[in-house]
Amino acid sequence: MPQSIPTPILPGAGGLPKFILAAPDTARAEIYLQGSHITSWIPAGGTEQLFLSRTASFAPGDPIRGGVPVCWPQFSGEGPLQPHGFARNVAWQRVGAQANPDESVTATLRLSDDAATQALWPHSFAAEMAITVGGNRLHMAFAVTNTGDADFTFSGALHTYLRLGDVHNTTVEGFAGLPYKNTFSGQMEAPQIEPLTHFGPEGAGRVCYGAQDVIVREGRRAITLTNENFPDIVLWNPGTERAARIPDLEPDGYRHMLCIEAGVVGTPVRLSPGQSWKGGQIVEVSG
Ligand code: TA6
Repeated sequence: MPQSIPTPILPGAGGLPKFILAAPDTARAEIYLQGSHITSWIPAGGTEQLFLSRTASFAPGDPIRGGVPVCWPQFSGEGPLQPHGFARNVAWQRVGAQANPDESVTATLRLSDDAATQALWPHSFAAEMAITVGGNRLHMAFAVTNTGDADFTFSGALHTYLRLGDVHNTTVEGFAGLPYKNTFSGQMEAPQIEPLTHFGPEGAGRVCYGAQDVIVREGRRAITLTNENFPDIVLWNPGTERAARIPDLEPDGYRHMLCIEAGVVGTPVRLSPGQSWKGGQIVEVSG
């Protein structure tokens, strides 16, 4: 039987509430209630695996640059809402944390519609994020239920900023032969040839339709992202010039990050009243 564990709410950067989810094997994550946002993940016996900009803003309503922003109910600018929707900008409710029989630990957070979300997006919903750490894994399980009386559609992504020594020394596998949209040009491109290498100063923005699992390698370290039911995977590094235009990205920060994101982009999910959808991702590190 899972046992409930204490995870006190602490004042985080900018006074925003956060908590630490820590497993007995020393794996741990730092989670802000705003956005159900993981800002740090350290696997057992390991080091920080997520990039967090030193100049990230921690203020009510501001998205946090780095970690894992939850982009929902809209991916990027692909719809009428603010880029990446509102879920990353609003406070979620922490509903509990538990120790699991395999010694991992899980925290669950919820977000449901209120007057503020209804003003932005006139739909009734219940969203849940279960975050599990233990060993070399970070698991995020996201679920959405339509609690209203009309259909809605959504897109989104688990916008994971992986921390790298230098993106220029990184390779990525998992997209071979798949079509993708170049998000910088907006054009569909020819199927990809792997591994992807040489993330140069121009950066890279790709929505890879139908991608399942991705491996990012840097030296002996390999980070695997296993996609659970999200139809697509997004890859993003802004490169030099775009990075310089992002005010909350530290100078040269783009070199130390690569975003790999399980996402719903190509075909939004439609939910009828009472229907639910589940998707997630597992990030594992080795080496
Ligand atoms: O997921 C990739 C992406 O949509 C990029 O195109 C870029 O805009 C990035 O997300 C960051 O978005 P943000 O709104 O956090 O600056």
